Parts: sequence; C-alpha cells; structure tokens
Amino acid sequence: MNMKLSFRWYGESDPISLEYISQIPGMRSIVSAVYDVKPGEVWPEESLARMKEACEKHGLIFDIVESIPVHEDIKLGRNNVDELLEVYCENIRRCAKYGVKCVTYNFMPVFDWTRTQLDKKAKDGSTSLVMYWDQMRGLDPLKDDIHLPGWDSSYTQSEVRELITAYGEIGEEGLWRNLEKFLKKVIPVAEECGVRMAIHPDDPPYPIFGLPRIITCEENLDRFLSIVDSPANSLCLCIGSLGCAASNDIVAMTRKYAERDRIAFMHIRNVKLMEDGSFEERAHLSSCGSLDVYEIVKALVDNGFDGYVRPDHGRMIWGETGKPGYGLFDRALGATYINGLFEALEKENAKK
Ligand code: DNO
Repeated sequence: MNMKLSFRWYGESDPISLEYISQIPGMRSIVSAVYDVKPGEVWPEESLARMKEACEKHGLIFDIVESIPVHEDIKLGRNNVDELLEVYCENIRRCAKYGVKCVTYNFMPVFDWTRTQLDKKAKDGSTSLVMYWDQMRGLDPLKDDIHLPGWDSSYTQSEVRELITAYGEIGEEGLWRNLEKFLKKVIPVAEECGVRMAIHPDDPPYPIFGLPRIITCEENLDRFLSIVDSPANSLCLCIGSLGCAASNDIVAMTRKYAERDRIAFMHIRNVKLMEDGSFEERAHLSSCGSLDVYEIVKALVDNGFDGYVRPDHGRMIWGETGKPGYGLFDRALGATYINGLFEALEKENAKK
C-alpha cells in the first residue's frame, strides 16, 4: 500500500507496548515525542536516539513526531519569541537527524482539544470522549477554576486568566501575524532537513471561551497554506476535528488538499454531530458517525496519497482501561478498517 500506517505511542510510560503495536497488521511507523521537556526547551538527543532504537527493535520506524509544542509566547509574539523560535528550529533539526520526516504541531491558544467528558458510556457499554454544549455553557475560565479534559493542567488559574486576556488583546489577526512569523522562520529549516511540518486543526474548529482559533475551515486552511507555498508547510488533516463543524465538507477538503499534495498526515476517526453542535466520538466505521470515511479515503487514494495515516482516538472497549482516546483495542480495529479501505481502493484504481 502507498499510505504509511502509523500509531501514536506515548513512550516508555505508555501502557501499550511496542510489541503489541507491531502485531497490528501493516503497522509501519511510530508517532511520538519527547515528553520529559517543557515547551520551549531543546530536546535531548539521547531521548530521540532511545526512541528510534526502541522502535527499530520491533521492526517499527520512528519517523513522525506529534508534537513539538509551540510555546504560548510564540503564539502571542511576545517576550523571548526569537529565542524560542531558534529552539523550535533546533528541535526540528534534531528530529531529522534521528530519521523524523514529519512533525505535527498546533497553533491553538492555551487549550488543545476540548471535551466535556472522557468516558461517556454508549448503549453497548463502550465509552468515548464527548463535547456537550449543555455541559460547556456556563463555564467561564476567567471566573471559575475549571479544568476540562485535554487542557494542560500545569497552568495555574491566574496564568490561564493572564493568557486569555493576552489572546483577547491580539485577536485573530494577531494570531495570524504570529503564525506567519513562525512559518517564515521554521519552514525553510524544515525544507533544508527534509521534514514536512503538519499543522493540526483546532479541535473543535471554532473559538472557545472567546479565544481566537484560526485553523478551522477551508478558507483559513487556504490562507494558511499560501503563507509559505511549500510541501514542507502542510496539513495534518484531522477529520474528527474539522468534522465537528457541520459547515466543513471534509470529503471535498480532503480531495482538494490531497490533489495539491499538502496533506502530510491524516488523523482518521469518526464523530457523531448533534443538532446543537455537540458531538460524540464514535467508532471509525462510516456508519457509526457523521463522516463518510470511505469517501474521505477515496479522495486520498484517487490522488495517489502516500503520506502518513493514523487511526485517531478510539473508544474504550472490551474492558480496557487507559489513556482516554488512546487505548489499544479500538485503535487497532480502526487500523484494520483503514487498511481495508486503502487496499480495496488502491486495487480498484490500479485496474483502471
Ligand atoms: C489529540 C491530538 C492532539 C494533537 C495536537 C497536535 O488527541 O490529536 O492533541 O496531538 O493538537 O499538536
């Protein structure tokens, strides 16, 4: 198959072993990161070397990083931003030195993915992550000491308040300006060392708590890609994130960006959208959620996609416990489903 199947692994502390991951049919690459350093610090080469070696022992390749986090001061364009950008570039160089070909990151202010519950039980007894507006409404991080799943819990409440105020001041256009500065510095370095940078969309793809969010829709993805028109400046097309806005036509977007070779990495999962904009994460199969995963994969295959793919968030099934979204069983089922779609579609196309 042309696509490169991958699996996220949280390093030595991950309860899922590389041995188990290597037993998933067709598994090729490991998606990981150096977890024991803070954003804005240089990644020790020994950690990268260890990761590479551990993967190779199991016949796997460590060639995707998710993520090199972008320090809030880069996103806010303040304080020692130039120094932080230097560190970012150095981390890309170091990753490349150990064989990394794709680096994922996001440009979401303060909070990464946002959900209101991590273990919502479905009728069949499985659990998954959900975002319900009736749980979300009424929460105000400026007033209440709240911690939603997915947030970096290392911020104190007063730090969160300060950050939210600072983002309020720069607004969306300020965030675009700082993203442009980031890309103009980082993409030439990525090009030089053969790395494709893959921005992860905002999850969910609209402002939360009045914070600006810009990697949200086709118009903004077009704007993003035109800032530096290079395959090194590409997308991590997370269909479950973009798919939480009913206005995003994910099949059409996948086709368009695959045609232009601007998708470096695909995150494949399914979500069920509710009428009020709430959503539930579901099994990967098209009929389980709102996204037509078959049509999305077809859009890739029709354009000769040979980038990285990973089964994204799975449900917790068969009694498994662990990191929400990142258990073994349902992601492994997702992987075999993805394999099936690609094999069928690639073979069909080869006959034409
Ligand atoms: C959630 C992930 C995100 C993603 C980052 C990329 O499960 O997809 O946390 O890794 O947004 O920087």
